[in-house]
Amino acid sequence: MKIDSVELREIRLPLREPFVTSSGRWHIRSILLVRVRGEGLEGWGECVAAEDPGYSYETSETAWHVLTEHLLPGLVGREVMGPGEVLDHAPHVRGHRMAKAAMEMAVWDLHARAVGVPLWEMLGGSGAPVPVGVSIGLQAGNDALLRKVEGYLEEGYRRIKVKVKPGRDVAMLRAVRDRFGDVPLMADANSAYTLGDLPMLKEMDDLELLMIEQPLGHEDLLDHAALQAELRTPVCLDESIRSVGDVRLALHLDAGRIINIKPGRVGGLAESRAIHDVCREAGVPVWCGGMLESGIGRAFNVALAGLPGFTLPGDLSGSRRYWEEDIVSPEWEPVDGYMGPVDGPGIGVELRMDRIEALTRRRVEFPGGTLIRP
Ligand code: OSB
Ligand code: MG
Repeated sequence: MKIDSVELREIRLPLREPFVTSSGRWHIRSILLVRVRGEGLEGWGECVAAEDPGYSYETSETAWHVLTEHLLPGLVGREVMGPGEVLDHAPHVRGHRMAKAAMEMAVWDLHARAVGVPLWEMLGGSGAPVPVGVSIGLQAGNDALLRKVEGYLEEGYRRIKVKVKPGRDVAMLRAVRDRFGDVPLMADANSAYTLGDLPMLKEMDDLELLMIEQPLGHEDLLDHAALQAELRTPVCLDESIRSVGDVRLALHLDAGRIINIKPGRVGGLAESRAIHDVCREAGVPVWCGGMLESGIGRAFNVALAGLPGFTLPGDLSGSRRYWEEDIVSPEWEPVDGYMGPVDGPGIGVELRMDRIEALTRRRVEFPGGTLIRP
């Protein structure tokens, strides 16, 4: 399929409430949207980079730069055989996987539309609804946290993830356990600890958590292996995994026993699926992480989570948990703790173009590369 033109835009979408982790505070999402056109159809992709480099070195600004200067101009006019090979033509860009993923995923959407199948089918999923979990940011205190957990359990979420940081960890998780019994519970530290925190992490090990996500540094696979050897609870890797190569190394070292797959973090759906395949072969469960995506990114995540190795509920929450109003319709809403996937071609959701236009801060079109500020 020939790609005729491409558009990149930045929209700003304020979160209903700030999302706080050990590595930063998110108030608003600066979301880059890639739109690719070919064969009279269009596909969309979302870039998950944040405004600040607290989670990854990439930011919405670096992604804008890499997409406009180094990735999108070369896509226009090209014959793309299939979405799996879009990035084969970008060996000149090292890293910047979130920028690459936004482009790659737009081509997946376009390709699925051209073939006339839903994205989940093109990826090889079953089409069955996927179980969903919720990730709760750091709260002002335990009472606030317990209220949040209660509300999400009432909404039907199948797994509760709680952000932790030094000083707000074991006692807080114990309070959740004491109040809600054996609910599926896990903690995400976003790299807040070191092996020096082993005594505390061993206490956490007694709380029957489903897993402890990314306790140590994003480049510390050896330390994660040393930690996993001391814990019964599976360590789950998020920030440490950017590629199939990272997964192979992590599994070889036994640095973690569960993998969080985020298409943005690993450079798109082809890499996500390859990681899924390696983990499935090794008997390692995976689940789909989230980056506070709009309804567009969520559609990709829900489709990906339909692959058979995704045996644990993902960070896939309803639109209302993030936004006053989403940019897709219908909005994402879990039913009885399960979501999607949608049956239309491609990502299947309808884009609310009026709302997207109103939220747009800047836009570039290729060919041409003309910057348009509304
Ligand atoms: O570590 O999984 C994470 C959000 C932004 C950056 C990193 C993470 C998260 C979440 C939220 O935990 C998941 C979601 O609901 O999208
Ligand atoms: Mg995480």
